[in-house]
Amino acid sequence: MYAFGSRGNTGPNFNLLLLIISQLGLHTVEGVWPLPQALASSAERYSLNPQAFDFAYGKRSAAQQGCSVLDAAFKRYFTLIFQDYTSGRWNTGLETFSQLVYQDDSGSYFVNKTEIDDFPRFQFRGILLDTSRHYLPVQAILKTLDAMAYSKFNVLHWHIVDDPSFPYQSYTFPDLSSKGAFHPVTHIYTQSEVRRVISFARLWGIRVLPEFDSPGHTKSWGKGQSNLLTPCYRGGTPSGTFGPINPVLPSTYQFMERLFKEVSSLFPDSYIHLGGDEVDFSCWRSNPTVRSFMQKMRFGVDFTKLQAFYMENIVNITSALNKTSVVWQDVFDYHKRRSSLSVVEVWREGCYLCEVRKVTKAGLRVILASPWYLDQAGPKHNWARYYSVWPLAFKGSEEQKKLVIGGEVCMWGEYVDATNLAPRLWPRASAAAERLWSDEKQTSSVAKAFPRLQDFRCMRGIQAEPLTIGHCQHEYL
Ligand code: CP6
Repeated sequence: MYAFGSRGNTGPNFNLLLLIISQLGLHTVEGVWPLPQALASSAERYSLNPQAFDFAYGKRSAAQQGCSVLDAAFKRYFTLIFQDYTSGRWNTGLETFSQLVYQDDSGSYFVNKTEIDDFPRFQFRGILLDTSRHYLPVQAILKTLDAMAYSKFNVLHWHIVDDPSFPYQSYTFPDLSSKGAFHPVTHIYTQSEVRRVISFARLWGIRVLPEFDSPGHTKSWGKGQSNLLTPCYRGGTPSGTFGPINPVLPSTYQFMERLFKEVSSLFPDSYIHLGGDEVDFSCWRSNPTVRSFMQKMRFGVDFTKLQAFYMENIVNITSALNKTSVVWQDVFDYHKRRSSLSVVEVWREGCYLCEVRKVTKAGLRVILASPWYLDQAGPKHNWARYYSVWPLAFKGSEEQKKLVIGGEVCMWGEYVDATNLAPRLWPRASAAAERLWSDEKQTSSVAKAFPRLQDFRCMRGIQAEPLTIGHCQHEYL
């Protein structure tokens, strides 16, 4: 018997407020991950009988009978908790509870009497997947969503297209994927596959934030859409190569408007990521039409102004579609009219808290990614490093701190595909997840976190890499 409740506007994770269940402690769990805001467990142990066990809606819960997301979660967590019983071998709120259930040597299920008060520290807890440098099969994305829910991540930032390939199949512009994907049939995401990812994510309480990065990082777009990219010049003539999206043609904005119209209706989330990072100005500089446009607009030779002009147009297109735009920090750095921006993602290394301070000072919201680049492997990029991050350790007012809406783990795809995605993500991403969910002071010790994370990484058949020497109770095949 237990009750659900929620506190504040903390996103779609369900908070388990109170838990009183059916106790001798031979083996108990090491703890839960990420750490709840408050957890008091007693030695009193209740036995759980899978045949008689049922979930129920709490009387004071905002969600009531017939909530499809909770009903699906009840079913899923029944299987997760009673793995042996349901023989489905390996197959939120509920997540914390499921981690408290354990078996004794005879296989009976137990949970200790426990009181939990829980809510997330940050409302935005994301993972970026890059499906352009390498194609990730839908199955790999769904498995990642499973694992994300176990760590209470609630946003999948889908960096769906980039320079190397355009796997998103557009209705309006089918050539983008038929010519721009690695393969026009096997290496694309159809609209129904995208919908499948979104509805699967929803049942886990995860939002899907699509990114269509422009004007840079768009080489693959040029294959299926002529006159979109800027022709680069050498010695007064076109060199045959192409640069960023051409910001001086009206046709560019007509194209972007139609593309974003389609994308906005397919992805229901109120946020959309517009990219805007790492634009190489050399091609724009070489192009005479671009240069004369710069003169006309009185931009001089300052190409950051041209980029700001382009981004302003794209932001306007998406706000007309009722979307809140997220951009990479470059856009903030170049923008004069900062009030037109909404959410800025800080990704550059170096003094990232200096940037967080600047952006919040301008009154804009921040997502922090810099300290959580997981695409790198090796002993320097260990979990303890991702655990020792203090997103609010900058000088600023209370209002500024509130503008830090969360953080994101970036899994760029240059060296990552479905073969190594899971072990590269887990359990290191879980270290970031705990910093984003739990109380900062309660989770400041790497040494205290270690045994809990060690325990957590063995759970549920995720191909999470080992932290150090040791063993799991159930080893993988
Ligand atoms: N792709 C895109 C990338 C990166 C960015 N945007 C990136 C740059 C530097 C590092 C890691 C990733 N691969 N589209 C920057 C946001 Cl160290």
